[in-house]
Amino acid sequence: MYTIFSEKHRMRDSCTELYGGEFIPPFECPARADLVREYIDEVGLGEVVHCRQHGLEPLLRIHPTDYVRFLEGAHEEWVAAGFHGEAIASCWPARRMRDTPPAHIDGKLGYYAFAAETAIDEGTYEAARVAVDVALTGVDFLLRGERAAFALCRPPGHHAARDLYGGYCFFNNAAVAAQALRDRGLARVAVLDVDFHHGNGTQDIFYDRDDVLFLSIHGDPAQAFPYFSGYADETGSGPGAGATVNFPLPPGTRFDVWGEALEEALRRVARFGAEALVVSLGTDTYERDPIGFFELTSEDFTIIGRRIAALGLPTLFVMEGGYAIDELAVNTVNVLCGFADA
Ligand code: SP5
Ligand code: ZN
Repeated sequence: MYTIFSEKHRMRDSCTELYGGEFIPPFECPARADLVREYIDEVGLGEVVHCRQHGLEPLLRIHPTDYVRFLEGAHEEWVAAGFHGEAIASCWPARRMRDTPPAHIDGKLGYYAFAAETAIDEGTYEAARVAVDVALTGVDFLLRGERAAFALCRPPGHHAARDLYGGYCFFNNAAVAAQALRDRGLARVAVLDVDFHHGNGTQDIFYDRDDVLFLSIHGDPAQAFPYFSGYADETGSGPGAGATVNFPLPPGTRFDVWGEALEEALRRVARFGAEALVVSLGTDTYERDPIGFFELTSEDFTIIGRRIAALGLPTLFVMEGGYAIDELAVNTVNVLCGFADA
């Protein structure tokens, strides 16, 4: 299996994450992608290739221009406003307030953010753009006839909605890839999100559409981030009714139960008639993950890959979360090897 990678992910290197009322070094850090990239060579998964630039057009199929321009200028505006720390939202258009973007950067951050843990630093925009190019290069490989590819994206993307960032995500790499597959000729695409957290951004982007099936297995939003999205009764709207499928699961969930949700999700993908599958691949479902509450083992990840392979669909794996830094590479690559060896 080919892996697509760019060292430019390192430009996303913020110093702070708001966690439990403290500023701590971010869980989502550059070492994550570098460790996965190194381990791919160690196990001989396949060739690692650099991404190709795809320009703004495929990105703008998902994210509006005002949002892209906001992210591009946010850090510079923040510095120009005289602030010394990283750009962090602190005030939101909550219920009954005005839903219009203000002129001041401090307000714009609240307008475009849905969570405060995610700080914007100088290199964030460029790294987020490159992550989209990594995903789109993965699409090129599938359309060229590869059975599968791994887009080693960083920063991750599944929490980003059209015009919202947060949850360490800025552009929705998986959604841009799914849309590109549609635009380049596939009639039906499925996005299967196995990250511990609900893929609220991807769900929101495709919620009213019947051409992209979205499925997510995640920590019950009553107990876990992003808290306001991912309940089982969220099933799509309008033409998209029935094309969103959520599997919220409780703290302590092990692979016996998690794997049943996966089986049901895979049956739904097959029944939908998807011509390609995009997997939002987070391994924060791991038993020792510092922010997830599932109990999957490293061996379980191999089985996940094997079961996804049994669908027989062209499959693009897009990296999302996973924060147990010592085992992240093994867990992630186990999924890919499980798929490749099936
Ligand atoms: C891509 C991705 O995995 N994003 C996750 C963003 C989660 N950010 C908020 C984390 C809050 C964690 N609270 C955990 C309590 C741990 N005991
Ligand atoms: Zn996650």
